[in-house]
Amino acid sequence: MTSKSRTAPPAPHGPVPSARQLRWHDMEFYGFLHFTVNTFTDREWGEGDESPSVFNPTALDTRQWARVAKDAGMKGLILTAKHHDGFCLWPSRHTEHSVKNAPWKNGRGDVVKELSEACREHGLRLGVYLSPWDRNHADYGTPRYIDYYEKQLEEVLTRYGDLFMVWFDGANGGSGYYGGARETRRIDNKTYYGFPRLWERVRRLQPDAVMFSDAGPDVRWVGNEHGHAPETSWAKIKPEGIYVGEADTKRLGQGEADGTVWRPAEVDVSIRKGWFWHANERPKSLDELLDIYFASVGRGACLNLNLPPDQRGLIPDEDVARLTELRRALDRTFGKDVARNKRVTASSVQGDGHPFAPGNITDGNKKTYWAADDAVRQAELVVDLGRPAQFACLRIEEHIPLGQRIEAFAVDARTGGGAWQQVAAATTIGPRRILRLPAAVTADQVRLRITAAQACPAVATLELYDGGAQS
Ligand code: FUL
Repeated sequence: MTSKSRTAPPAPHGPVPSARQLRWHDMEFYGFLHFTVNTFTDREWGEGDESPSVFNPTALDTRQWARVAKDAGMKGLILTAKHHDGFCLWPSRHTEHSVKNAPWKNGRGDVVKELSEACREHGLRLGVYLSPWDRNHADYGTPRYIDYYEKQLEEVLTRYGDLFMVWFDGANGGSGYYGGARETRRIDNKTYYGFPRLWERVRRLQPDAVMFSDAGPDVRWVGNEHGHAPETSWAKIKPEGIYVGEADTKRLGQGEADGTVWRPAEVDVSIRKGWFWHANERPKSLDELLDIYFASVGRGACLNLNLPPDQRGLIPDEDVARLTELRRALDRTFGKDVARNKRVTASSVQGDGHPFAPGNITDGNKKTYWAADDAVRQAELVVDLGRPAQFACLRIEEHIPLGQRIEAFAVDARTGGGAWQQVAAATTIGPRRILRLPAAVTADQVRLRITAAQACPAVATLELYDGGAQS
């Protein structure tokens, strides 16, 4: 048996993220755009019998969408290229039910193309939502429809450049127009769409894109549309018994400590009540949006915040104003990291310590990390702030390329008089954990106590922010 080199990293623990999942984790916050015939008919789910003539935005400007998203700090946008009503926002060769028969731009418009160009100009990544359920198509429920759906996927995945996400929703079958049949069609969601085959196809056409659904394969639904991941939420899960449109929502939210695949959660929620624009709905308050941010991004998920364009084809002014407030509040919160470049000591260090030094958690470089010795499951890291400094919010990240390891932790502050006081405690960290303290704390030393871990802990980052976001 060869002994481990003193500078070798700890062995990976459990499932680990793919390169495309790591890129997605780094995005943290991106936007959803629900826009189609429903925007003009005041519906959430179109029947499929809507005439393309209703799709007539007066001032559609995808550059405004991209600018608003960029200014809000989003890293990408996902468009409903086709929702359950079947209307296609791109001129599909395979159906007449598309923008090519709409009055908008005399049938020569292509919303997906315009958005892909706007995203490129603003440095945003593009994702698409292509509803498997199609209430317009005459063949829905038969194998012929699957053929059609595959051809549509192929069009959208080959015409608009690199995508970061292909989003599969789980709404499946029911009543609809279905080419005039106007009936209820049920499908077996475990077998009808042949998802493993579709996923393989997507992988071939867009190798860098992550695929979202209840069942992944890359990113899982968090199990609710209210904007929060649970307090304990693992980025790993056991895939057995989870299907698109059929899963235990509590399990989807929490993930599983003994998960066998890396499949982190996305939180999808709308800035308004509905996914589509309705004249009588207003955007959520700043406090609600902040709570959503900290309960999603702050619990290791990515936040997919829906911004429904209105009948003009613009994100409404009041939503834009609210997003501006959100950005300002977040920028204030994460203004200054008082732990940056401060000296750190640890109760244990991996190997000879050099590559995994405690100071790696405050060096501002997310690639470097501290790791405890192999046998260690509980450890302490003390950050010496030099002189008393104030913080109200903290951010911790595990080094997830080695898997998710930490089960519970606490944070103590050494306040006036040299007494230690616990200021925060929580469970999972994974890609990140952000905690707001009930009140700002002034301390000259801060201690991260890892109280339970599945394998020796490996921490990339500890940041202590002075701004506070007490909402
Ligand atoms: C669900 C759909 O039924 C809703 O209309 C919306 O698109 C949401 C994001 O996904 O499955």
